[in-house]
Amino acid sequence: MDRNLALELVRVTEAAALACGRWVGKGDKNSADHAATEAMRRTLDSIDINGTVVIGEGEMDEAPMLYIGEKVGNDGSPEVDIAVDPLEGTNTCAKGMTGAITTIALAPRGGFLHAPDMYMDKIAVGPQAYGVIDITAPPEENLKRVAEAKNCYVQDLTVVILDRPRHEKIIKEVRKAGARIHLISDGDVAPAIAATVAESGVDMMLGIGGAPEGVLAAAALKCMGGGMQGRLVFLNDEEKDRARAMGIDDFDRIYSAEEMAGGDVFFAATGVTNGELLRGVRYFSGGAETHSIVMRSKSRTVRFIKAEHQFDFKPVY
Ligand code: VTB
Repeated sequence: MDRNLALELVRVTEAAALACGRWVGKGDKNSADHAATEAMRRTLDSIDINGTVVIGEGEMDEAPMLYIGEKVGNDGSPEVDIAVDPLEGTNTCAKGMTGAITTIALAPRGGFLHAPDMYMDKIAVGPQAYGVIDITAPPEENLKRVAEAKNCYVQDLTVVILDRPRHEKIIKEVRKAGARIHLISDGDVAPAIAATVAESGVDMMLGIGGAPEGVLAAAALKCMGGGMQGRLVFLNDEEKDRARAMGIDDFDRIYSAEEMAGGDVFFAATGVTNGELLRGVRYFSGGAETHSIVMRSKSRTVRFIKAEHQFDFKPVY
């Protein structure tokens, strides 16, 4: 790919954040998600790409926009695949809690794992610990290896885990190993990325969340040189059939970030509410400020972009 599309993608996540930012704390996650999706869909068509959604809001019959297989972009070139989560953390946005983001990733056609809408077990760490993690090992072992790689004590490490009953065992094990834990109510993409950012205070993201979001996190981690492994979690045979239909036949396979997001990958995310990675949308008289992160795997350039938007000149908001 000869253009840096990351800078165009950030306009898409900014538009989505500005739209759903109005729904922060309103207790209506569906309207928040719809606002983000609609803004993302509209803005995507201003980009000169021939895009196909491969990770989206659902199957064609379930989602009105950004459904799997939908064509997006201005019908130009290059031919690319798109992964989106217009609002990652719909509940957090609806409750005005921390960590909601809007996010998109782009890869050359065929670059993304077509992850079905099911669970994925994930582990993510920063570049210093790239190559030392093993999703099949107990948390204690991974923490020991990460501490060694970072030249610190296990007690210095902070692990982000979704606060769910299914994580009781790993929470107990991480505590026993001595690391600090930050339990979150929703949204595991941002903390996976935060694990690659030294000043975020996050060293590892661990546990079971959504598989499509695993692919988005993988795209970002690949751009940042972070280490990630993901393994699909099947709850029943119907989920196995669904995965098979999407071309997955090895149900025990462990995917690296590179295997989930192949080729020259681009990633962008904008904060909706404040989080460890990004600040949320702040409105002021006549406009708003957004904080975003954009990156490209080929150059490994990571940009944090603070933008001021003037609504008088962007009447759509
Ligand atoms: C959610 C969401 C995460 O995984 O928890 C979901 O907050 C699945 O978990 O960000 P539950 O079914 O227990 O809610 C994510 O969507 C993404 O991985």
